[in-house]
Amino acid sequence: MSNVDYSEKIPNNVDLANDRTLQRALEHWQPRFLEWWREMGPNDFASVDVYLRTAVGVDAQGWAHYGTVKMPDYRWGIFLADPVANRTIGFGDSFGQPVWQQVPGEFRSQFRRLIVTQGDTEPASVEQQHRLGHTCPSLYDLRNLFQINVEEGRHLWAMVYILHAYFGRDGREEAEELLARHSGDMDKPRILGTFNERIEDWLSFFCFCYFTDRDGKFQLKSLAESSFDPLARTCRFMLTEEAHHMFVGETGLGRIVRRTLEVMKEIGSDDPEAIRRQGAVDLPLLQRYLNFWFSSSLDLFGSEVSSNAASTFANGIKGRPDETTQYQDHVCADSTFEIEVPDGKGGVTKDTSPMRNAMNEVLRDAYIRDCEIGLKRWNMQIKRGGYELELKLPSSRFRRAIGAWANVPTDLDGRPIDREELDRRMPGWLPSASDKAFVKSLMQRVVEPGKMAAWIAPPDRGINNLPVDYEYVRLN
Ligand code: BYC
Repeated sequence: MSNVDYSEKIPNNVDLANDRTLQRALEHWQPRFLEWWREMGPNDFASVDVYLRTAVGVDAQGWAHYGTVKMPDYRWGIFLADPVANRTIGFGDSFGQPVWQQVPGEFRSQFRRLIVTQGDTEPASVEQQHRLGHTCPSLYDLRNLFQINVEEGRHLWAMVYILHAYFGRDGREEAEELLARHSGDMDKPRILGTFNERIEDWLSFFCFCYFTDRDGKFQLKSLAESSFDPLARTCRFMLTEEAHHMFVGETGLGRIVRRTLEVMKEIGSDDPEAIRRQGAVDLPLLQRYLNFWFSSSLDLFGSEVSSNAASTFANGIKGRPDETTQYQDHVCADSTFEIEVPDGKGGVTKDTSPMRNAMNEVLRDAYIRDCEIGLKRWNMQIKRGGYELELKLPSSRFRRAIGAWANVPTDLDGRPIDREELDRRMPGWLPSASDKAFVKSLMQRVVEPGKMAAWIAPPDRGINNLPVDYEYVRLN
């Protein structure tokens, strides 16, 4: 296992102390990062003590240390998963050749573009969640929010390390830009659409963790297959932390469903207004939030047919998640993929794309299957409660802004409809102004240890074997 140097200003397992130039460059970036964190990170919580895990190494058995930390003192480090001996390229035109320890010149700009895009999402999400701490439903949830925030900060460090270490002056400039773009900024927005959406309530936050962090899982898994070994190793370790973020989304939404079912049982009704009067989230409202965040996150996979995707696959830059175990053909030079596209006459037609060009769609399909798992679980809860309603993912054609279905009006089942019908029915499919106002009214902070807001059930267990009523954040 590689050694972790924890005595350094920047904890790392990349032997930073022996590369003075790189170390100096990163130490120069560090105060800018901290300045960004103070300004854009969790608002007003710099001085509180938070029970956090900190990555301290890459050993599967004991990679994290748990303890009480003030967030600005969190040790954001650089950790790469251990190298796999004699690793060879797992896909594309150079399949079977040794992986690269440096970026080949001809692929430099493609690599840079993907690394910058990945890096851009990390601080974006922290910015989106900037004010959420003020309306936390419990100390347990507040701690999870902060855990996610500091780890997204660390994921930014992970990409900035790669940019600094392998992309010279261009990389350093890109690292600066990662702190200069801001979520929702009119002049300098974040790169990908979803990361400019507002997250002003915890229902949106849990949906974001469930759907958008799951895109993170699929994209990181694809980059973890990369032939550029330092990038692959960085992403492999990021995935270790990412699992918790999706857990927060899945259990958060599951706890909301559980609480709503309790209320429905208490009042003997599934009438949304009656449920709202009890301060809980009715399931049709939850469905509208799912519709919003799922459709937004689908766009993060890019176009169904993409020459960028074909070329990053061919060049061994970005593979498919679990490339080695899930697929037989790792070259995909002759295979094809069938996709459904609008026929331009208000209908749907089938198109055949070379497999390499359809890689975004291959990933999106796998992502959709993964998203369905949580819904199945929540629907079982609902069924056990004796109710018919089923939560559903909308069609992948619904409300798309990127790709073949961008701006094509469809209903939730993906059936093309005319614009007039779309305008009339859309308010019933997405959170309305009154839904948002109601959700906002629920967002009252609860900070007594062990207590939960009335709209969410307690978690099954606490963090790291501590009880649920542990004081996870000491607000003093
Ligand atoms: N919004 O050929 P196309 C995470 C752009 S989440 C705006 O269709 P391509 C996290 C695209 O950039 C994971 N623009 O697609 C989660 C391109 O622009 P340029 C983040 C979009 O290139 C929660 C143009 O449209 N990681 O980690 O094959 C919290 C044509 O692109 C969008 C990555 O995304 C959009 N939705 O694939 C914290 C991995 N979609 O370059 C963190 C790195 C596309 O022509 N990125 N465009 O100016 C990629 O692999 C690819 O860039 C994409 C797009 C999959 C995003």
